Amino acid sequence: MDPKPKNSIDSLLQESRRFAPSEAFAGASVARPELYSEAKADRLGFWADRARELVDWHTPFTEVLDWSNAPVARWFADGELNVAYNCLDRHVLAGNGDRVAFFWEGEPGDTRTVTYAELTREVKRAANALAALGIGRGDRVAIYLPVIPEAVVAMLAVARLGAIHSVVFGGFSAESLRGRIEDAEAKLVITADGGYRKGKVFPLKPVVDAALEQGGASVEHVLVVRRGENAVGFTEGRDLWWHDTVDAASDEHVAEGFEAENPLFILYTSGTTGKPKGIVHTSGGYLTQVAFTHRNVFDLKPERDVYWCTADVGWVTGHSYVVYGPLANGATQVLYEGTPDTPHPGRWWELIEKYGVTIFYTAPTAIRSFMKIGRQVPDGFDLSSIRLLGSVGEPINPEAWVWYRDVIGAGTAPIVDTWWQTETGGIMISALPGLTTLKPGSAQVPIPGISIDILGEDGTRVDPPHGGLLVVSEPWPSMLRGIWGDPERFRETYWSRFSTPERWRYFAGDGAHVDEDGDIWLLGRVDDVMNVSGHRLSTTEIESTLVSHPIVAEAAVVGASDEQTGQAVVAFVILRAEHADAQTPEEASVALRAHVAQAIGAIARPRQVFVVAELPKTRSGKIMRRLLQDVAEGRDLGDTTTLADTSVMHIITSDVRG
Ligand code: 6R9
Repeated sequence: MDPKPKNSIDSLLQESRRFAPSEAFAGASVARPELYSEAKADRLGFWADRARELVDWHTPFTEVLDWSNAPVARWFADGELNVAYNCLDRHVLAGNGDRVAFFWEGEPGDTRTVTYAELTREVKRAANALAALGIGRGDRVAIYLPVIPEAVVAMLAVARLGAIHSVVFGGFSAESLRGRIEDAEAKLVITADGGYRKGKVFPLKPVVDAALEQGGASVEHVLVVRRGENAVGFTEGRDLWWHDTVDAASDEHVAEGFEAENPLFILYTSGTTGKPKGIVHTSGGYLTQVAFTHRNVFDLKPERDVYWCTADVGWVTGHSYVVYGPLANGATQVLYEGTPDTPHPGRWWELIEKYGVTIFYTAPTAIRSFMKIGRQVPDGFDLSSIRLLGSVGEPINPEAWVWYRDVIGAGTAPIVDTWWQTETGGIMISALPGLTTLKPGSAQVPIPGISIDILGEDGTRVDPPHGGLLVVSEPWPSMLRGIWGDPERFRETYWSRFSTPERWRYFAGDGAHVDEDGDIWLLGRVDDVMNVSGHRLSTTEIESTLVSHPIVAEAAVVGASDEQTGQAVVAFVILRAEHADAQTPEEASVALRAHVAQAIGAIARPRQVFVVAELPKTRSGKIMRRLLQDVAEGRDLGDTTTLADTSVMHIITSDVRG
């Protein structure tokens, strides 16, 4: 493992701009300053109060945290709730059924406005339809959909029945989808014929068919939403149209209470080995933390705000901050199917103007791509409704931060830079608007009730101002409860490195620096996980994919810094002798880039594939990716003395640079 953070700490720490809360926020924010002192005085009492304040319980809980089986936590374990009821029925019962839940906009410009009353009815219908297909508590349902209202309906219908959803991002390949369906042994797949992306229909149902052709034996039915109108084949007895099945079902359905630790979803994420990890989240603690953070970090005033999080529901940000947090809080949202630049580069700004978006949450990679196009595009729209901006997915560089605030936030909107992970379920580190003086580039402070430490390699806490590895030192309500089917990997990956007999400590895999004020600056992954456009990719997974191609003998993959995507996938491959002469390096590169996109998904397609004669290895045979990263980023080589053969790097450099 390379403990050296990949961002330039010097450039970050020279950042000295400070932005105190504006008049509009100071004293008027949802977040109360006492939250910090209350949480500090009694952390468990604090979370119990939040759980009672923000969640409706079918059966109230009496115990807060059971940590006796650590590192598997049980929060509010004797309480019972229905997550979908909390996101739907209770708002309707409180008289807010006419409030808009979603202003949905398709990429071609078609629109749907869905109120809480309509969403509740639709979820009840879908729950009845799913129950009729044999779905009940604990069953797994794979969801492979575009960002259309049915994606939210499907997730909530599964939750309503106490079943477990596994949403697979629509950009993943048949092979990736099959792996996830099989790992979770899904009984049902919910998909669409296709969805819109960059002005074209991309097929989804055919990908599901391909995934199920060679596996997925557990799947009994495939439920298909009509969206793309593209031609699809149907397997008799297995495949059903959503509009036949769901529309015909009754819209009466009483939500049953399930225990707080009933699993809510599995979401797969890349780890340091090839196989994606199925991160398991449960109900009561998860809903408490996502509702609390959504309300306080985004200063949500549900009666007034129009909130837009641009994440796809296939990522954790879509789960926690499009579906569960905002709906639990009764928020009104924009939901957009397509890409930011279709049919024109101002599409997002047009939507902000059209719907009067007040709170906007997106990723640094998007902000950087808008910066590159120039401010004349957003300047062509009225963005004056915006009052708060959020960032997530990777560290935001101070230049992008300041551009975001100036150009999108009129120079006044606070920016909350939110650090968290698929595993943490909800936001862990962020400023609170109205309370925190902002520092561009720093995620700043743990939210109330969360304990974060920065440790040195030896596990001792580093004193400010120093860098180290980020750990969470106390259990938190929305923490992962495990890796689906692999308790050993769960302990090994997250808990083995820094736990002591006295204390369990969760290792996040990120490097961080803490400054004199105690503010935290995230410095990127310290393991073999890349962050491309805010999405996690495993170097090992891409390497295995490359090696699975018949022309490849060996492969090494690194994440090289990239102006737009943060990091980009760069691969170095050695061809098998019999193929090395049969094609040019350019032909091999084209074929291998396509192979990776086909096997994993377009997001994993390498920016470059270099055909080389050798790879740099230590005497023990470990590939020194750090040196390849130097090559990929065009730097002078670092220390090569631990290489088994020190001449190797000359050969590689001349292969790459010609
Ligand atoms: C929510 C999400 C998690 C990894 C995480 C870290 C990086 C996310 C960040 C950030 C710096 C932020 N990350 N937010 N780094 N500042 N505000 O992105 O989950 O896809 O699981 O990725 O993303 O490296 O470890 P996930």
